[in-house]
Amino acid sequence: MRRSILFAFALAVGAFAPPLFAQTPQPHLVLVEIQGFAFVPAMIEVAVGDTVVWTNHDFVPHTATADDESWTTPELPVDAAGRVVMQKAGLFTYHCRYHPAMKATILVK
Ligand SMILES: [Cu+2]
Repeated sequence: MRRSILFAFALAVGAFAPPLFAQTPQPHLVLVEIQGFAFVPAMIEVAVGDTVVWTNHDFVPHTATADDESWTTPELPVDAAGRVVMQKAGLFTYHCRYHPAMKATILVK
């Protein structure tokens, strides 16, 4: 009986404790601002599994869309943010669907 109570306690603590000793590196959030019809910064480096978040500070909608179409955000209205989890390693150039002159690069390692 005592043993099962201890076991239940251990489970409860484990369920709520933060993962102090994670087995794998935690994925990161990497932020890119869209302002003045540009992605800032224009070049970022992330790891596979990281999430890139674009926030649109302009007064018109934008997207962040891989040139090879392997990923895209939805249309990002004014002040909206969109995210993409980078699933594949590689060098990705990307653009805005509405403003092809907006270009930037992500290196996924
Ligand atoms: Cu745009």
